[in-house]
Amino acid sequence: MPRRSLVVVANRLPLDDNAAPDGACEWRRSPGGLTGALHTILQQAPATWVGWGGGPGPRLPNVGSVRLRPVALTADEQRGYYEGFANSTLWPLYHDAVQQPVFQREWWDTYRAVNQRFAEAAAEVAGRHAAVWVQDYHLQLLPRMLRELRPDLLIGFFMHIPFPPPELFMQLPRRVELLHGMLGADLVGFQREQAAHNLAQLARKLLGAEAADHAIHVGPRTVRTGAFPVSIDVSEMSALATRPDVVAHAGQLRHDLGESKRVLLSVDRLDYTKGIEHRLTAYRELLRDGDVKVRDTVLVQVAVPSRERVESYRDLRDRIEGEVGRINGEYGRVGEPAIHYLNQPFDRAQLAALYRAADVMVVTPLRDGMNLVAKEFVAARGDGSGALVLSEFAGAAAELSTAFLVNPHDLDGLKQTLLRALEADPADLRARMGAMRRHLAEHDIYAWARAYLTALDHTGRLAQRLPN
Ligand code: GDG
Repeated sequence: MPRRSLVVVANRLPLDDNAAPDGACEWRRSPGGLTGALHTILQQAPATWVGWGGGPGPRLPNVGSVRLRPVALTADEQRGYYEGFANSTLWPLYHDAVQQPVFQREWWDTYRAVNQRFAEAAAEVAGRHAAVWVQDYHLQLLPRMLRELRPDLLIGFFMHIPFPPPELFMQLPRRVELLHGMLGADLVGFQREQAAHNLAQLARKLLGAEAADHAIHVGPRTVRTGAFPVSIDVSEMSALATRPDVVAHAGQLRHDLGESKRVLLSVDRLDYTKGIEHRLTAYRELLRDGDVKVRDTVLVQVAVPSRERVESYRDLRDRIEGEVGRINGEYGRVGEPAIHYLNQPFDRAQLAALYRAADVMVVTPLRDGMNLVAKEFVAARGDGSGALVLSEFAGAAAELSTAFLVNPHDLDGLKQTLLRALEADPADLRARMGAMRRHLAEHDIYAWARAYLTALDHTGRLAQRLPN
């Protein structure tokens, strides 16, 4: 990895909201992939992390070797920037508009002002010629703002969520500014190649730029783009899943769920992109048609609370809970619900025990940048058993091609795939799981960070050879 000092800029600092009264802090594993993905890497080298601390003001200590630079946000800014433009405009639009995006003009001003504040914070902490790695759709304007403040920096941008095709992106009222914002970076990284292709098309169409899939020319600069599929700390999850207390907990879960039952498991943030409603409909129909029976099969749905201040998320929760209630009411028996629904956060060890206890992991988002849960399940299955049902619309499908791939919009296909996974031959399952585990062993979180940071460093060295 490059030797430049590194600054990460992300919406959130990687800290637990509930730092102990004595100031002691633990790394936070928030129910969101980004923090989990990056925390491991930064512990390996001195680095600074710029982000929102969760509250209204600066208050946080450093953690280990990582310096923290909190950015304060008022309640109004949280509404306009985070709940508004980031999560009610960009998030739904970038996920195929599976939920109608909301365009509110006043959110834009807040989004831009907050991006500017993050840019100023990054400019202040970054050493000369440092690499600054900006994360995700919350901060899409920041690369250009930072370049204006600090032209000496090497600036990377990584989009964790999908980047949409022109037909969708063109809906954005401030599309040109957003595009210019991202293209302030030296390297724009995505989960999948398709996203780099979409960006090149947009740069041609909206900016008249000369653009290929991996290089976009903006004035005198060349912006590199590419796919860098994010991953997990594979050895950490493998080790966790074999820890004696986790093995014992998994055994207890199997016992509590019914020793002879086949266990389907889903773990998602409670988000409309994750396809929870489609999955519940498919499961209800399987029960209705007698293809699965409550006495021998059970579904465990973990739906971690998420973005509860956004109305569409509260509505979704009501709908899901209504549907789970209906399914259990109609098909459950005393002491034997059809679905165990858990709307609460779990710690890593509990998640690992759930992954171990499941027969079929059901990951069926309607659209997902990557989906780390799918990878965690594979990493937790050291004995090669278990089936993964995986949506074609998750970035992970491009890598985990021996999963039971499915189009979650096709309910009949989803039902058939669930049945195929439930009834698969153990040797077939081992072969599929073995291939996925071999892929992950080579493509873990360290490989991801190395690939991205090496590519970023390379763009810096290329730029230095160019005449002014
Ligand atoms: C975004 C993109 C992309 C879940 N419940 C709990 C918990 N989790 C952890 C999982 C996993 C992570 O959260 C979820 O990551 P995902 O990738 O599944 O989904 P998003 O939150 O939507 O993440 C996504 C990711 O960024 C990274 O680039 O893959 O496509 O949407 O690690 O294990 N962690 C804890 N308690 C829980 O209850 N501690």
